[in-house]
Amino acid sequence: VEASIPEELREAWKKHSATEFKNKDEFERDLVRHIETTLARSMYNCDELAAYSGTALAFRDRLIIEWNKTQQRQTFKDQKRIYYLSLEFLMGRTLDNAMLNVGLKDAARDGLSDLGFQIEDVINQEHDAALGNGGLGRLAACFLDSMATLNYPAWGYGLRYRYGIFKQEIVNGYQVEVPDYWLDNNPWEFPRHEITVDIQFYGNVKKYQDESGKIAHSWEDGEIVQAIAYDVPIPGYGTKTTNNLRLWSSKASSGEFDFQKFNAGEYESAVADQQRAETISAVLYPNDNLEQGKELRLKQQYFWCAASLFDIIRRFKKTKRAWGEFPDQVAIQLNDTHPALAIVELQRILIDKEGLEWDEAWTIVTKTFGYTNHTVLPEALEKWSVPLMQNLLPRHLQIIYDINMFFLQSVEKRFPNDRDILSRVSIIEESHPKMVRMAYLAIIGSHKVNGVAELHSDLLKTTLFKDFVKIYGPDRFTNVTNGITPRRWLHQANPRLSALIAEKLGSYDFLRDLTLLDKLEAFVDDKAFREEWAVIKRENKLRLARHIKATTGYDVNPNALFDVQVKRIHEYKRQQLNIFGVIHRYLSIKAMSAEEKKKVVPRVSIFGGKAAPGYWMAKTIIHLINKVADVVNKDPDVGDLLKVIFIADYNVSKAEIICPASDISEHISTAGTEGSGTSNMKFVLNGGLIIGTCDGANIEITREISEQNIFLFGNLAEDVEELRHRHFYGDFKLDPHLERVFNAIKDNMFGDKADFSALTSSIEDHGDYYLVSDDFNSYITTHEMVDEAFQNKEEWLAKSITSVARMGFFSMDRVTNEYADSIWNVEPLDVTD
Ligand code: GPQ
Repeated sequence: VEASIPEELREAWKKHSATEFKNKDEFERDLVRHIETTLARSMYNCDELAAYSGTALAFRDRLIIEWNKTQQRQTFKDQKRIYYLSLEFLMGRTLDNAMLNVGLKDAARDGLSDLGFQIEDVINQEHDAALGNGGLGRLAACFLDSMATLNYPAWGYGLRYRYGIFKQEIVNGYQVEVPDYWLDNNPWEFPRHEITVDIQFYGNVKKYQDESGKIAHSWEDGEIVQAIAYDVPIPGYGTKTTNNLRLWSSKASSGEFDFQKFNAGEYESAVADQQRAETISAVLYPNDNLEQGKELRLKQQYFWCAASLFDIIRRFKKTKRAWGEFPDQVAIQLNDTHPALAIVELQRILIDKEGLEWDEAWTIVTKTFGYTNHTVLPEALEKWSVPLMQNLLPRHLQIIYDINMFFLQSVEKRFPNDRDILSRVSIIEESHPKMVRMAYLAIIGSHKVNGVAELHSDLLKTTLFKDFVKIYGPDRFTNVTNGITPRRWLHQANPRLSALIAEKLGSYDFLRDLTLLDKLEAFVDDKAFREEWAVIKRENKLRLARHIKATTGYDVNPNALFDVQVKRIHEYKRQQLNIFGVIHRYLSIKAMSAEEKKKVVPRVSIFGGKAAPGYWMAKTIIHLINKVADVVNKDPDVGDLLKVIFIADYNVSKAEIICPASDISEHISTAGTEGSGTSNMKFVLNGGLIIGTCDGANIEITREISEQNIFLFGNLAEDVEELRHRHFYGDFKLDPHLERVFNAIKDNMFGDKADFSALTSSIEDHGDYYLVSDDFNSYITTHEMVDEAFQNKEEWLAKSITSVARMGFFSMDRVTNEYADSIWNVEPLDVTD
């Protein structure tokens, strides 16, 4: 049915069209109206949560008005759109970001104050939207902010998990996972009950002859689950563009199947079916850089890919264009291989439903997709068992086999004398059971493949995807070094630093063009400016100290050097190296005379991060950190010289408090293991220095800010293989300082040594895969240089300011423009035209 209002009635609509509040008074009007009507509260029972909800609803009205206009404009202009497919969107809080992007935070502050509320307290009522694990999910969220800010017509597509990443509690030093039910009080989503897609699973494939006598396939029977759209408006900073993030929720289809059961009196079993369907979008898999091959995860992937593609195609079909124009209208970016089934699904729709020839369809498919790889870690590369896929998605498996056959035929033609290459590059791994290699499928089905930092992209080309470079040539493979949105990670997280920079540069333009920061370098020697810079860092440290006091009970000295490592807990990220370094420091202090202690630079070692619930070694590392904290923090021999803090439940909103408060942060992965890292950028942008290995984007950060301003240590990626090889053949000697640390652990200094034996023996007895011992000496001597440097306050400040001035390259806007030019071939669209 056509839902459009006839021309002659539209004047009445226009007369009453919704309007946006533009100042404090209008904000107050909208806020009070929402509290008194939408929320059914009044001035007699309005707590901070209600004030938050009312404020969020008032801003939501604004966003949705702009969202509507943007969508109408984008539809009318009918340009090519970007579709960013990601199983994770680690959004964090929305209200503060919305206020800043819309440019009405001051109006809201004053309005709330008139009505009896402090804006900070109101903002703090919001629950994080934590639909992601770590860097990969946060990158997707930074993309959304940047694409809207740069006026790209772009949609995010994801899953609306009922439970995001778990909340982490620390009980007796152990991580305990608590479900995160985040949907209560979430005003930022719009259920679109009218936008649904039926998704099929299981069943079987029938071959038949179509009217023209051609062999065709149809996928029949099985079960149907319904996908329902939930839309989240994504405002850009300082622009009217408000894009859409569409999240799919699963529900039992209301088809005949259920009715038959109801009619047969099988009420309970009908409800069980309902629940099984809802399970698909129930929970985010809490693994970072790890794939477990669970059937439910594959169901999630197909459910989301199929719903998103159906939606994209529905939109394309409305334009009545020929299929050949599809890649001129649609760019789909695959955030890792999680959405690689979208490649197969598009091919299936084109050949089975739309009747295109294989080659014609495949050309469209490969022109449409781009694939971003985020890791070289083997345990993170997705492989799906063939029998599992055969059962769940029988037609897709056939198509994968056909894609593989055509691909291998072309490889054989080009390399007739290389028999091995076929098994090496085959999408199907000939193991028991056979496995579908999703990264290979993603490469073969895309026109561009990119890594996320230079070293990472080079490693992809020379190791993991080497054969594919030989087959396709180097042009299919490219690098786009990650970035971060300066709106959230500078302006929102560190408003005072942002204001100081704006004052010096004469405007907030740097938030839209971060390269303008380079003008700050002219002020490095300005005494008053340096002093203000130092004051802001100190206040940010005090803010974190208050958070630490409130959550752990520990007092930390704000004059101490704040040394921070916050990220997912993983052996390759080497929090164990850090905590062993802390123990080394503790033992050294314990052995000092009173006179020697006077020379020690006081430190607070701050850790934060979640371990995957089934990752025992990571949980052991968390346990050790907490046990060391128990001992060190109570030791009168140490006092203020060393404190160890584990901040529980690290998430985006905590990162916003932590990043601006660091003096130094740790990015110390074994060389060659971290794709890029993005918190390294967040810390430097907030005036912290970093200690790191030559890994991921640390390398480009060094290039930009210069070697003088970063503390690098450890073995290089090119030497890692050789070292591991040597360890394997028994050539391993535990570093003597590390031996002293291990002896302390084995003396039960931090509780029962048995609790940590897996950790120490992974190094001593099992080959030290992550080179903790090899890098230990270099690590602790570099920390001595950090202490030394920190004592020279003026030089430290100069390093801090210079580094910030040189961080322009790491803006997400540079990243988005690079993808737009080299992968998507899309142009921005001014929605006010
Ligand atoms: N990353 Cl494969 C994740 O956060 N989760 C994952 O499952 C995989 C990668 C990260 C990667 O470890 C970081 O080095 C990157 O900076 C980040 O993706 C974004 O590219």
